[in-house]
Amino acid sequence: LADPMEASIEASTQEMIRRAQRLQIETVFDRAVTMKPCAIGLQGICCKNCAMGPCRLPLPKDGIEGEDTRKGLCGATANTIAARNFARMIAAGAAAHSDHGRSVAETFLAVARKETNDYTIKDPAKLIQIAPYFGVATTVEVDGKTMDRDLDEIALGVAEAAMAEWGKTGSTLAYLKRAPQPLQDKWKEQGVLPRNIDREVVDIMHRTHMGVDQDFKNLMKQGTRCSLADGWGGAMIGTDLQDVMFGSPSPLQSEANLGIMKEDHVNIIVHGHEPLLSEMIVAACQSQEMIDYAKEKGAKGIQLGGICCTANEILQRHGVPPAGNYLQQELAIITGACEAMVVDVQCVFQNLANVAKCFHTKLITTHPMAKMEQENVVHIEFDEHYAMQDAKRIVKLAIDNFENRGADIMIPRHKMKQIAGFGVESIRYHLGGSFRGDYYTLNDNIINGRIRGIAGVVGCNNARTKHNEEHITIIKELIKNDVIVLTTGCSAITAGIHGLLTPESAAVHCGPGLAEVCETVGIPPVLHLGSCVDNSRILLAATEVVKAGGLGNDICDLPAAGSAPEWMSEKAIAIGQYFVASGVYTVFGYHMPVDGAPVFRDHLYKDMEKIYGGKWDCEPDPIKHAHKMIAHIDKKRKELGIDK
Ligand code: NFS
Repeated sequence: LADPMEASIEASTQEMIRRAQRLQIETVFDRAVTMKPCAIGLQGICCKNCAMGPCRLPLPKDGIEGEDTRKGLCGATANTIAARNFARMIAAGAAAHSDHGRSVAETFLAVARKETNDYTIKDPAKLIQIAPYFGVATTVEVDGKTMDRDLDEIALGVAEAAMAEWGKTGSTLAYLKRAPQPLQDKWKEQGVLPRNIDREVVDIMHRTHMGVDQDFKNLMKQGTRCSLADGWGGAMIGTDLQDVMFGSPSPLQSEANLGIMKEDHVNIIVHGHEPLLSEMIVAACQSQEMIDYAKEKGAKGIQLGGICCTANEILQRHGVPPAGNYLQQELAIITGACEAMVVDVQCVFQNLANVAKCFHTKLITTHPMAKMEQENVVHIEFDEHYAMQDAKRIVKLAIDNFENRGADIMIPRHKMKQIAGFGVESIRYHLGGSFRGDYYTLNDNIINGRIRGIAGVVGCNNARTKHNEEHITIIKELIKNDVIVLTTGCSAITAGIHGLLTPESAAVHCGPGLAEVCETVGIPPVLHLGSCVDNSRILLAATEVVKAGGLGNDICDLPAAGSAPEWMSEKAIAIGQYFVASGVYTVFGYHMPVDGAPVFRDHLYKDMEKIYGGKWDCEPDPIKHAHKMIAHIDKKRKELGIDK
């Protein structure tokens, strides 16, 4: 069994692991102790792409002297195998983000065609802002006068053009032109401009089939093209159209951690990724009809909470508190007070079904793509055209389940206040300047050295590392050294749980320069920018910093670095690659599945910088990890001549 103190640094998680063990319910933390990862897979050098294998190419104990003669049955080298595996991770990650984006675009098309009443356009300004990138006019000429174009027409134009991004021919992705010009030029020169979103994923699956691409550099060229189709394509369109339909986030106050669940309320936890579902659940939970129904059934009300990126989506737009991050999903049920856990796609443990069996909790799958084999799981398919109806059915099921709750309940008391919901627009509002341009205050403070640089700390938890420890140690070390942190995904939830998303935390944890800026402007030193698809917000924020001037001409010139301290998902690899290819020095914690192929690893860790200005790195030690980022930031400051 797992030692709770070794498994997590977070008190409610430790308490719940202890409780699970007392109740003899197995969790991911216990399984991480009993099952060890395969050492060869871990190094990225196991090829199972054909039935002559799996071929395993372990590194000799004393390393390789002279020529590396390792090969699979077909002759594939360690570099080919590791690069193929890496590219497939990018493909899977880009597919997950972009398919989420596709669902959003499809729903937006239904809105534009007026086929649904449940979704509308909540942020017309954003729609007008993105329309030109899709070649959609926002004004019309009438009798020689320029007039605003009808919003419905703009919506339809954008929806159709956005949908085409997944399969168009003869051109490249529309949003690439949002990047700084030198970066676009670099991509063009390298031949990595994505053609359409689906094609780049299919291309990787073809190219990594037995007997196709056997040049690790060429494999990574396609890996790069596919990752760009994610970050500057599917994910970015997903973020934007979500903002158009559900509203662009602006900073709001909320709470975080398992302690947000309430003993006298019906507790509903939404878990997964696509806000199409969770937005409707939020609306259903807030409806008087459902609140009254809950009271009729003996509850004081309905408490909604989120896990994983769905949590971030409804947090940033509605202030609904996250109940936990990735590794806390089983624990929310183990409280005994979860009436329903509603899941859609991605990052959902199959073991939730086994845990739910031990309690009254209804585990509800909602997506046609994501069902579970266990018999206790209820499937209520969510149809965007009947969204509210479906959402109310789900909420009612949860309320009806309130009376079935057992006597043994334990909701940890831990929760923290937090400010979340920053975006490109709100950073501009808080750190912009009145006349000197958009991100002037931020740039000015970077130039004068109060802010040393910018870090993006993002990504998952991983049961192979101590839950939350790396995230928190790295973030604290960065802000202590005056580096402002932008965070998304489970890292953002972690920062919230540990109290780093409040303006007050600046005085406690920051170096004097960053503390002064945060206090003057009234922002936390760690800014919550949303879910993992919202990493596109970080790309756009970085682009705004470039545009505001004084810090070079391209993202790779900025004193900035990226980090995913406890990554586990293929999506993290896709994100890492599009950050690298956008010019960002990107450090992952835990390990990278490339160590068995040192030449390929050097390609990622060294050559990439010469090609795109950004490169990969890996550092499991959190303090060293933060200082690698800081050293890079200092190097960039020196190159810019602002290193006094
Ligand atoms: Ni990102 Fe979000 Fe969390 Fe990792 Fe999973 S929820 S999409 S993949 S685990 S950060």
